[in-house]
Amino acid sequence: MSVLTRNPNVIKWVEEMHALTKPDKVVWIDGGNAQLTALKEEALASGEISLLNQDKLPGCVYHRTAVNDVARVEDRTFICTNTQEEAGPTNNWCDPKEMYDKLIPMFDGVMKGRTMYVIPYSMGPIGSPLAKVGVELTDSIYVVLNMDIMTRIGVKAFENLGDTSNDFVRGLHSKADIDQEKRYIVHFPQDNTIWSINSGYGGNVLLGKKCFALRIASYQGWKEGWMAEHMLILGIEKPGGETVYVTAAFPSACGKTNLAMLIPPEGYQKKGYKVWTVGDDIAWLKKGPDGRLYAINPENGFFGVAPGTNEKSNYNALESTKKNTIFTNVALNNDDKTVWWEGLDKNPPINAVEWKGAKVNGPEFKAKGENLAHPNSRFTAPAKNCPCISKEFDNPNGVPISAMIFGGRRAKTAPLVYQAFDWRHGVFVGSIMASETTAAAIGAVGVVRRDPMAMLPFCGYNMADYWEHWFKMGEELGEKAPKIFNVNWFRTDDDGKFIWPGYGDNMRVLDWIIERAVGNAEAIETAIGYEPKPEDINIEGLESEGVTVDVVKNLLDVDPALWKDDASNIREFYKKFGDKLPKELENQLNWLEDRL
Ligand code: GTP
Ligand code: SPV
Ligand code: MN
Repeated sequence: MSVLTRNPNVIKWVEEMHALTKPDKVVWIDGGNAQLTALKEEALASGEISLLNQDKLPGCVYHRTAVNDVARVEDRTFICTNTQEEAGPTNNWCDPKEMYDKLIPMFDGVMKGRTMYVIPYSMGPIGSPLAKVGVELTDSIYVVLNMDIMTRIGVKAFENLGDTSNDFVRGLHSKADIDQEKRYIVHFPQDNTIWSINSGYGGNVLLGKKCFALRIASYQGWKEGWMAEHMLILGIEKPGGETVYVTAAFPSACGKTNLAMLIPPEGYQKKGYKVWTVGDDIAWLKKGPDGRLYAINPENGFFGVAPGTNEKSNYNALESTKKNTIFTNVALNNDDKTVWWEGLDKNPPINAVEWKGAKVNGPEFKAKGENLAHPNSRFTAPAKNCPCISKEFDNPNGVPISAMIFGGRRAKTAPLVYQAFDWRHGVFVGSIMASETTAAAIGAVGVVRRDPMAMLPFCGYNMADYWEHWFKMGEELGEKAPKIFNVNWFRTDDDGKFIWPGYGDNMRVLDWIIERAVGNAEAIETAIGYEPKPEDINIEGLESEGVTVDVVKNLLDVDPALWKDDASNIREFYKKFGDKLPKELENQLNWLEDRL
């Protein structure tokens, strides 16, 4: 196999990593069907993946990771900048030299007896001025097959890089022994380098995703004047054909994929509203020639949470998984080799294989309170499978953004929706985001933590500098900056039940947001920002679910006592940043407290 590129920077680096990891064989991934099909066959033969029912799920395969390796590992994820101050108080930091000295012996000879796959890939449409190239070296075919879905791989990525450029992200991954004590997910932003060892799971190993497209890219965006954000991108087509694009940042497993693919309620459909998906997890944003902010989705597929996905909650996501999809850590129906997860339907398979690999009777197993699928089990599905994929999906220039939305899981404090007074206040609103933790990362679930802009685990530099960068972007965009909003679908009643129906009905909130963004909707000024009048949220058709104007009023309620508590918690959080905290944020916090 030829090396697929003449670029000496790539060749030299691959040779160095080859000498370090000492694989038996090196295979360059060209992106063609013949090679990928052969690799899939090889992984099927070795048992790394297994074939699902090819009549019901053509092209689909199934994979289980090690039991200790089912989510991102935030405590083992490092940002190795030259100084600790550059990484900031919210990242694990280590001196780059010290980290290389620790990891080099671990990588030394780690691929002996294995094959090293060289995966060239583009984040963003090939040829887009916003796209960037990465190369991932891995000893896992599962990673190759996932990267093929999630990114644009192969020779075309090298063509985009050109023969001389040195602007590519160097990713090195080895499963090693999947030893959780020796698991490291390490970023060297100043070297454009990512090293990942001892994991085979998702965000730890698909290095184009969180590692590059957020941690490294956020650092690059800071240096180069653009933004990498943990945001979905969606287009709302209004009756008459105008499409308004919005982005939304929610923490992991807090509803990005669902919002990105929502199906509007019947009343909206009848009027002619349609929703188009541009991205479900990550947005790269840059000022365009007309002065507006444009977004591309750097990814090419969805790595979505399986549990909870069903015909009703997310029809489009489910449809996306019907062909050429990889399922990871879901349950298997052993009778017909189909897949199952909690929330898919009410019929857990009787002849089931649970996510750890044990054959069980599904209904009996569930009666014991066990999960058949892991709560963070996932599907890897090609974006082009999605029935509502936007026609702008491959547009190299991206789509112009009218509104940016922040949101999280808050049982009480945050109202259903509010708008920031202006961009600077909007940066404050993003910086004070908090959310209950989920199964997307190893650790306790349901604990409220501050998660600014949903970037806490993904910002590749000091968050104080990141906030400064947001302020600077706002200044550059001026009047043309998107309007900023905050939403919360997760308020609960005294029994702990969600009050707002969510999912497709979130369209009712988006409706107010997009009208407000262009100055068509009214608002009430509150202590925390602009809110809709309760009767301005369209609840037509929700009566049967018990949603009345009074319920909306309750959802929009701002409890000063809760907010005062929150403000003191924010003050504590801000203290971590010492002198680096932008003065503007401190002012904003003082003003909030005054207004409360
Ligand atoms: P990552 O892929 O980890 O970044 O997650 P995500 O932000 O894309 O979250 P996703 O859309 O996959 O949703 C995660 C969980 O939240 C699923 O169990 C959904 O069923 C649930 N969820 C999504 N939207 C809503 C909503 O509007 N209301 C409620 N109650 N739950 C929701
Ligand atoms: C997330 O956790 O935000 C994900 C899944 O999108 S992972 O790719 O594992 O990061
Ligand atoms: Mn995500």
